[in-house]
Amino acid sequence: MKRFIWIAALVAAFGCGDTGEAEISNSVSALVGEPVDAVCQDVTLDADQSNCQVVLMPSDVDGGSFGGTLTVTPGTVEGPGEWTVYLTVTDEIENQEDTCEASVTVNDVTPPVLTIPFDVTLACPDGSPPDPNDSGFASATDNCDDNLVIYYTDTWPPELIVSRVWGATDPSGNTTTGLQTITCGATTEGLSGIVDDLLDQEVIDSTQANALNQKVANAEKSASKEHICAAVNQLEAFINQIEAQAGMKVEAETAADLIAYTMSVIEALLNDLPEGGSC
Ligand SMILES: [Ca+2]
Repeated sequence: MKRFIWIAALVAAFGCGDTGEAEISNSVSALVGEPVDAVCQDVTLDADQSNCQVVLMPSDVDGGSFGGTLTVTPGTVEGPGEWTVYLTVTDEIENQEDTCEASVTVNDVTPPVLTIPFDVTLACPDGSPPDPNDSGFASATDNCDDNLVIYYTDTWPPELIVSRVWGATDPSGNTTTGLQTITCGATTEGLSGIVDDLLDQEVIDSTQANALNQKVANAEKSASKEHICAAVNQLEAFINQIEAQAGMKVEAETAADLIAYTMSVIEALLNDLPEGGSC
């Protein structure tokens, strides 16, 4: 509208037949003397993927301002949400300015960076996927907020391999996932764990548990000295004790599971024998 008035004034000036120079000069003065006009527009922008900031350009919130130099303050906003910023039009020559207010909506569209624990092989003594205290926790960071939800879901049996999918979700709902593979190997440590569990569940009494754990401890000691065959013998004694109580003090099914696990431990020990070696 202001441009229209200025042009109309020019046409009127020439139309009057006065000298062009004088009329144009007046018209320019009228243009320079016009008030500046700040016109804002609201905008939605994505946060930076590393520091969650948005660096604003005046053009981001300019809805058609007129008459001078544009600046926006603050020039940077940080974090998801709605921010109020101010666009100022400055005419330094005329020493005038105008300011308007714009809303900047910042969205976090960057998912967390997830660090998955190493793949591990360890005992799964109680017949369920291992606790992360034993197999490792995932960690995650985010560009905007470290208040993250970190979780996992397990898929396991029929194989004794746990596929643990870790996930991290930021407050804006962006999610990253990653896979950890946990192999449930049969170990003497796992065997002790099973005995302790059976004791806790009162399937066996403390006398039985002590006798079984002593055999496991002996096997561990022998294995640590690379006396593999001695370790195997001690575990076979362990099996004999279980077999003697199977169906009586130890339920037959529990005994069978325990014996199968012990056989797996023996198999793993025999794999440590030098090539061609046997017991
Ligand atoms: Ca994020």
